[in-house]
Amino acid sequence: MHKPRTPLRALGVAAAAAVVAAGSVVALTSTAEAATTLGASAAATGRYFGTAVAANKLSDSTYVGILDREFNAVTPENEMKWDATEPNQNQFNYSSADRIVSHAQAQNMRIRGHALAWHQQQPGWAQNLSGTALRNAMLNHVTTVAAHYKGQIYAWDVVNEAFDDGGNGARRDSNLQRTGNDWIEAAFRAARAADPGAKLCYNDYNTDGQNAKSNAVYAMVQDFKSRGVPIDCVGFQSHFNAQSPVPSDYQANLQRFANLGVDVQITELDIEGSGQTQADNFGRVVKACLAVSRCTGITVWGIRDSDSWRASGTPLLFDSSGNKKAAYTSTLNALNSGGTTPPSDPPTSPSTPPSTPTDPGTGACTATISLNQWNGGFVATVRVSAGSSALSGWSVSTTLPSGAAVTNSWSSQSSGSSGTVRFANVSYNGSVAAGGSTEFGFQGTGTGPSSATCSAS
Ligand code: G2I
Repeated sequence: MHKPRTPLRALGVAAAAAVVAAGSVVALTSTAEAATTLGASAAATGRYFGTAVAANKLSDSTYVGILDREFNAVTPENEMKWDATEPNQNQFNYSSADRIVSHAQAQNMRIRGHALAWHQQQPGWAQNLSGTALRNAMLNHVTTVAAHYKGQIYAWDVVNEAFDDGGNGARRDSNLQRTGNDWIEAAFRAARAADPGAKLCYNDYNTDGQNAKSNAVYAMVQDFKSRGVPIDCVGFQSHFNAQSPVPSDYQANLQRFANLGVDVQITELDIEGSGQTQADNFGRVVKACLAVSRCTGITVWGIRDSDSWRASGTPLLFDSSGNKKAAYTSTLNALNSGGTTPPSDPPTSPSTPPSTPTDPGTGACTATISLNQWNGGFVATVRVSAGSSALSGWSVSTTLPSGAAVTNSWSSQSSGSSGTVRFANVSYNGSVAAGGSTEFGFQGTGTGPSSATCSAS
C-alpha cells in the first residue's frame, strides 16, 4: 500500500545536512531515520499524506513530478462528484475519475473517494427532483458509484456538508434533506452494502473546533454508532484563513470524535497566508493529527498554490513554480517529530448494532410527524420516541385525510396506503433505548397527516 522508502542516498544527504546544522552525533542518528518526503514521513507513523488531484493536470509534468514524489494518497477534486459521474440519470461516466484512480494505483497510493451525496455539484436532472424520486436517485447513485470502485477506495466521503452554518446545530436545508431526515443514514447503508471494505466518512467544514455545527455532527455520529448505522470516520476539511483560523481546540475536537469510535481524517487542508505564520499553522495542524491515534491521515487540497480553488490566498505547500515553501518544511518536520500510531485497520463496523444487551422493553412510545407538504404531495418524517422504558419493537398508525395515499416508505414496513395506515419497525430500528428515538419516513400524494399514534410491541 505504501510507497517505497526514501532511497538511502537521499537519507545520507539529509543526515549530512543535519550534522552541519546541529553539530551532534545524536542529531545525526535521529535525523538519519527521518524520511524526506511527506508521504514517507507520514507512513513512518502509519498514516498517509495525500492531496486533491485534478485529472486535467495529470499531463503537467511538474505537477505529476511532485505528486509522485511527495504523496501517498489522492482525492479526486471534482471527478467523483455526482455531476461528473452521472451527468444523465442512470448514465454513468467514470472517465476522468478512472484516470486519477489508475494513476494512484500505479503509484501505490491510497484513494479517498469524494463525494457520493452532496447538495452541491449535482447534475441538473437531480436538482430538479424531489421526494421519493430524488431519494431513490440518490441511493441508486451511491450504490452504483461505490460498487464501480468496490475494493479500490480507502475511504469514501459518503455525505458531504449536510449541516447548517447558522449556529443552530440544524441540518442544512437542501433537496436531499427535504427527502427526509434519514437520508444520511440511508446513504451510509447503501454505501456499506455496495463496498463493505471502504471506510465510510461524514465530511464537513467549520467543524474543526467545538461549536454548534461540530456538536450537531458529533450527536449524529454518536446516534449512528448507537443504532448500528455504518459509519467509520469523520473528515475535517480544515480550510483556514484569517477569518477562520486554526481553532485553539483543534486537537481536542479531533480527539472527542475519535473517542466515539470512529477514525478522524484531515481531508481538505489549506491555510491562507505566507511565510513563517503559515508554516507554523501547518505544523500545528499536522502535530494535532499525530497526537490523536485515530487520526489516520492528512490530505491537502491541491499541490501548488496555483492549483488551489482559492489560489490568491496561496494556501498550499508548494509555490506556483512547484518550489517547496516554508509551510512544506514545517509540515515535513512536524511529520518527522513522531506521534501516536493508529490502530491497525479493524474490520469495518457491522451494519447492525453489536449485540449489546438492551432492555427488551415494552414501554410506551410517542410518534411525532414533521411534514414537508407541497401542492399535491408530501414527505412525512416520523420520530418514534421511547418513554422511560426501552422498546423492542414499535408500530405507528396514522389516518390520512381523504384523497391522500402513501406511495413509498423507508426505514419501516407499511401496511395499507389510504385511510388508516400502519408502519412497523424493520430489523435494525426496532430496539430503542429508554429515552431514545429513531426515525422513519413515507411519501404520498394529496395532503399528509399531522399526527400519529405509537404503540410498543
Ligand atoms: O470549495 C472547496 C471544497 C469544499 N469542500 C468540498 C470540496 O469538494 C470543495 O472543492 C471544490 C473544488 O476544489 C473546486 O474545484 O469544489 C468546488 C465546487 O463546489 C470546485 O469548483 C468547481 C467550479 O465551481 C466549477 O465552476 C468547475 O467547473 O470546479 C469545477 C471543475 O473545475
